[in-house]
Amino acid sequence: MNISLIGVPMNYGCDREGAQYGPEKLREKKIVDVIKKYNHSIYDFGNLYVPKVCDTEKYAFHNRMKYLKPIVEVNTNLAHQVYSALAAGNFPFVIGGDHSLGLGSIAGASKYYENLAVVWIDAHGDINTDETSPSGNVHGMPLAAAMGVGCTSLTDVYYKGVKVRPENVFIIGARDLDEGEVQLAKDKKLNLYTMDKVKYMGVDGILKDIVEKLKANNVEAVHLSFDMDALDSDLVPGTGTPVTDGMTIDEVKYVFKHLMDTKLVKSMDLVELNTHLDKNDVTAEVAIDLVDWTFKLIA
Ligand code: 4U7
Ligand code: MN
Ligand code: MN
Ligand code: MN
Repeated sequence: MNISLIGVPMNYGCDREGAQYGPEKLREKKIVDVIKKYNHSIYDFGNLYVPKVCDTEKYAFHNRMKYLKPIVEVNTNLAHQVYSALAAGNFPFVIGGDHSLGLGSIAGASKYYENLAVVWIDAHGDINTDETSPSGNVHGMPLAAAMGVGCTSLTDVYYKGVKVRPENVFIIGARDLDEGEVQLAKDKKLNLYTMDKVKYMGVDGILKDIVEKLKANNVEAVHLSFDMDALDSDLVPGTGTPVTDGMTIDEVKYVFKHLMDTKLVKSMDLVELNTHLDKNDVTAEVAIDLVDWTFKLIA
């Protein structure tokens, strides 16, 4: 497989120091060599340009969304990078950076594929809007925007309109949802596999369900978006919004394996590694181990 590695050194979406150094840390940990081990050709496109904006200007572009302008700019460029990679027959692998980059990666993938599904593995839903968000942090909004919900400045990134239909959205591992998010998930009938659900159905149970639905919906491609905070907070000190009672590394690996087995996963994000919060690089090492596992699975 030809892999396009795209770094997004951005922390405007989480408004927290340290998330912007994820791509640098993963390269220092030899992410390129790890992927190469499995005979992939990897093209490292480097990091996207992230414009500098002072924190005194965080609300200069919108009164409820922080750093809106640079977030939209970076994501527009990311979307075109992802689209171009897919058009060239490559697998775009996007490393963050905060999860606001999901706006761009989904927009790019959905421009290329008619009937895209998104599997979002995360402690959070990331389906807030500027009106429901308790924080104003855009990393809690990208999945709503991708479904066409929220402010047009986010829903219309790269091209106008809906990027993924709600029936094609699968959220795994959620255990910290805000009120507005719970409501939206109900209204849109999202495929929401909360941590409780993962516990009583088992990872194999939810995977069976997801694979069945992907088939029934005639899904053409899956974009896999993995937030490090899906893992239990004890395992990942180096992430900005850790939550207890999360997934184990083996559970995540199992999910990855069965998703890759469908051959439908055509693009992926790995986000929310925060190097400032990390302890002795344990979170970076976990990320690298998951990258290793992922690219061993991709033929
Ligand atoms: B992440 C939160 F309020 N829901 O909107 C919000 F709890 O990309 C957190 O999943 C969002 O890490 C977390 O600010 C976004 C909060
Ligand atoms: Mn997230
Ligand atoms: Mn999260
Ligand atoms: Mn987070």
